[in-house]
Amino acid sequence: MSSSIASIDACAAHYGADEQAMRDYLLAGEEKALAMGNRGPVRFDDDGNVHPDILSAYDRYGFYVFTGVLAEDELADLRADLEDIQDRLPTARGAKTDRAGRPALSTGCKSKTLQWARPLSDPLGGTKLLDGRHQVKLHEPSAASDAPAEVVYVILGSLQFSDACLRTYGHPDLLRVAAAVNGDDFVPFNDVLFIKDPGLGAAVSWHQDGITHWDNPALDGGTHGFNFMAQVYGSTAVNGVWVVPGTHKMGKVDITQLVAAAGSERLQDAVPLICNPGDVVICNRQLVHGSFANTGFERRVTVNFGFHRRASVEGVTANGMNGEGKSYDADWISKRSRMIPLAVSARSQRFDDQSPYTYAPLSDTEDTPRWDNHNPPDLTDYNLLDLYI
Ligand SMILES: O=C(O)CCC(=O)C(=O)O
Repeated sequence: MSSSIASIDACAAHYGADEQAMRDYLLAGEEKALAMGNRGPVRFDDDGNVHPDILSAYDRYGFYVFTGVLAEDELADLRADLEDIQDRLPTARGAKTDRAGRPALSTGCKSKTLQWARPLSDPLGGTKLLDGRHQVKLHEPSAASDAPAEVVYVILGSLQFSDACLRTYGHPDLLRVAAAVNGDDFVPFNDVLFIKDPGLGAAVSWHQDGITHWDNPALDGGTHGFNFMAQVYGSTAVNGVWVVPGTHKMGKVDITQLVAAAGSERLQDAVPLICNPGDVVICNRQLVHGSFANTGFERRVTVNFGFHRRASVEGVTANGMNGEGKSYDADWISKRSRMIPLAVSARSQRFDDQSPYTYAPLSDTEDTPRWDNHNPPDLTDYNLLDLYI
């Protein structure tokens, strides 16, 4: 799904003297992205392994766009849940009720869930938040005078709020890709919704994810894992994530210097993730990536969920979003990993024509979690166990 010209024009118009430069950047980026050859359906070879061409393109560029992963029925489930989530959000930061006066989403949670931002702002850029990884502040266009003071742009721990997201988490083809990239004993990272409504959605400044292993002599292009980014409404040059291909293998990148070299926040060599609804990107967390404020006309919601190599996580102490500062031991990892078979079980009951994925570390024991539609488990605060590295 390319950006509409109307969106490109509307976006560029927010960049003042740089209007034409921004317009050219969006159009050229889109063209470059579509010509890269790292997109297509999830494919397997004759032995049932993820096709080596996919793995080598992912290894080279740090991302791959899997087309047509989620069918219309799954997208309809996701959209219905997203509407419900939107309806249940607190009326403002700190409010306890939603627009209908009901207890708001996440009111009872101990874990961090809702992240708020001023419309079209860049809340992290140039701050010390999240280890100061967002080194520069992106342009913050002006929002309409009737825009709300703040909007929710990220929802953490999304699987506790949406059964549809949980079922997508259990997608067999995606889990087979996770195993091919991170090994059969791959483990979860976290699960997040990124919400970029037109005229409101905040920017996420250029950054690389990962906090623990940058100085590790064994660091390689996959040490900090990857995110799947499932697109519910599509993703364009205007509202989508941009990445600088290949930077996942460059260690910690000086982004301030990249911006200085480019002469603006329009990083040279960056390309946008261009997706139709139902496409899912695998995106290396070490890639330099970010997204501009959504000044276009199309909505983006990304169902974002990540996986790690077990070896990157086990025995590691890290301060995650919940600041626990504890070591991720085998018990912690095993408890958090239970979301995988649970999601597989939930999915198999909704989409019984697909062969369910078998997660080797927790397969077929008495204790393997199973989903019960009549008595669904309480997942509140499952994300206190997220595996931040
Ligand atoms: O979806 C976005 O706009 C940002 C995504 C991102 O930064 C991430 O997944 O780390």
